[in-house]
Amino acid sequence: MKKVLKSLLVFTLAISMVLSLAGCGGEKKVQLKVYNWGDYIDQSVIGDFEKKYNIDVVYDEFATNEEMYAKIKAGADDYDILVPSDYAIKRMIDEDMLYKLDMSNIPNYKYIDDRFKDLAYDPTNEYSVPYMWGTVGILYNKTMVKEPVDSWKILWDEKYSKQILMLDSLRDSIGITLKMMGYSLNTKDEKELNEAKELLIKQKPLVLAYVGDEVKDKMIGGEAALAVVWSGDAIYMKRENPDLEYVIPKEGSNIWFDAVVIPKSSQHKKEAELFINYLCETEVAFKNADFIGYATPHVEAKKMLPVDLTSDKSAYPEDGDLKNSEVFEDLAGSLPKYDRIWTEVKSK
Ligand code: N2P
Repeated sequence: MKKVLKSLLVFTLAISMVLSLAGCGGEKKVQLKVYNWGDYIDQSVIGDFEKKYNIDVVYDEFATNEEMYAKIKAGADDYDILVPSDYAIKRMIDEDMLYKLDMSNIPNYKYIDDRFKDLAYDPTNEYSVPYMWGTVGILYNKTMVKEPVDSWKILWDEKYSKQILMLDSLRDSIGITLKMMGYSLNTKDEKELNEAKELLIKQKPLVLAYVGDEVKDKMIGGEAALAVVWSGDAIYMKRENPDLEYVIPKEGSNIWFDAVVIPKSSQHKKEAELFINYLCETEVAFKNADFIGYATPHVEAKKMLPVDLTSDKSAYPEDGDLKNSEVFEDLAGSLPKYDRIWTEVKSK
């Protein structure tokens, strides 16, 4: 019995020595927390990154800039990587929520087209690296809509009652309503904003649903005739259902830039920069742009894409298609007004 106890003790000691050696010898794997838009990456590149650098990636998704911002501001999670749009980046810079990037760790930044540098949201390119860009427009089903689609006004046509999908995103939905009336989608004017609110309330009975990424299944499945969508998602849906077409209405739209940033909650700035640099590797940038359909700002990756994608003006509009379009600005003090409008519209 004694002998058994003794050998048990020796065995336990041996095991705990092995465990503690493993603990101090092998470095603990870094866990990189990435927070990106839904359906906005080719997941295989995440697995490849984990293998290549022996880093674990925890990957979460958001549906709007507002959702992402609220979560970061609340300090709920220590994310290392975010992919906000222009105006949200500007706000986070102003509120000191982002790290400056050490560009010597991101040499692949050289592949980013100059037209996506020095933009107003990050004029010195110190905080963000462009990921994708695009527009907001109308996706319609040619078998259900027989007339030409060139104006936001069609989304208020009673003929299409309960066949219209709107984006569940306050800047986009209020923004296109303002554009329809010929106003700026960054207006702070009380009267213009009230008009937009009344119009959105009036439109509500015609709206089948306010949606996010579900728009894709619904439009591919022919459940609605018209939807407000982002350009890259339009590409994806057109590939799946050739009856679908995308237009940027003549009144103009929103042109947006989504870029990668490191929030100050990050515990792993070096690895986060490694991840950004990895996203800018030509092969990786190509895979992402090819898979999701959004337009890449990466010069070399764009060259590798199929011509039918890069020549499709839905994804890569020409300057002429964008002449009345604007970039969202951070609304600062006027944001609560927009918030109230959207809450009122949604609760009617
Ligand atoms: C992808 C979301 C696209 C981002 N589902 C629009 N800025």
